[in-house]
Amino acid sequence: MRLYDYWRSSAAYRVRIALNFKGLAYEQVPIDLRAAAQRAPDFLEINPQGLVPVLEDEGVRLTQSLPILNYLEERYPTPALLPKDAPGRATSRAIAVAIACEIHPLNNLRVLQYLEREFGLDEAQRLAWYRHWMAEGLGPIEAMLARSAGAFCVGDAPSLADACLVPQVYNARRYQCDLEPYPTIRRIDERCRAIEAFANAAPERQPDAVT
Ligand SMILES: N[C@@H](CCC(=O)N[C@@H](CS)C(=O)NCC(=O)O)C(=O)O
Repeated sequence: MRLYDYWRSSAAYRVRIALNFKGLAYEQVPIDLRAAAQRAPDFLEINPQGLVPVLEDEGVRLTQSLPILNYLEERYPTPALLPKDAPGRATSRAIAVAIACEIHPLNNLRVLQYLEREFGLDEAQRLAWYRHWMAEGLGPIEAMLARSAGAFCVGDAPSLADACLVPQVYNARRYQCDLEPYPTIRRIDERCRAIEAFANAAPERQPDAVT
């Protein structure tokens, strides 16, 4: 397997967690987002969207982290990253979507760059934007978790929801968002990060990490 990756990409971080959790070996191909490598013609050949992650497996090229997570779950079902019961699976996917489709796109690199380039927002204004959408997203997720969580986001086993939550909390910390109002999120994040599969997927452990 080959993962087109970037150490600080939270979408790629989700996929790294799932690959590690399932014990799947993969080669990492770093795409330097800060150097705009995602918009270079050779990478656009690989993903016309100009986004990481991209996963290649058995001659198939896959884009978009949530479909990639679902592919991994279907193709390599053990150990499972979804609950056994249908309502539990739907709940895990709902939390994953709330993160990946509601919070993340608003705070993506190209959005922040556009706010700066087209509207002249300075760093403080971009940070205010970032923190606003983070709080708008994490507040309801904290409430969702009050209904679904055990040790992890849904019950007592890690699932796709946790694979999405941990990278989002990483982003929140990176931009000094206030996590005080979210005790359940903080508890689950800490518990997940103690698991080797999650720990080894962390940005600072990636080969292209700049520290
Ligand atoms: N919906 C996509 C989002 C992918 C995405 O936005 N990736 C970011 C890194 S986290 C990226 O490649 N950004 C490049 C850019 O904004 O130019 C997914 O879940 O895979």
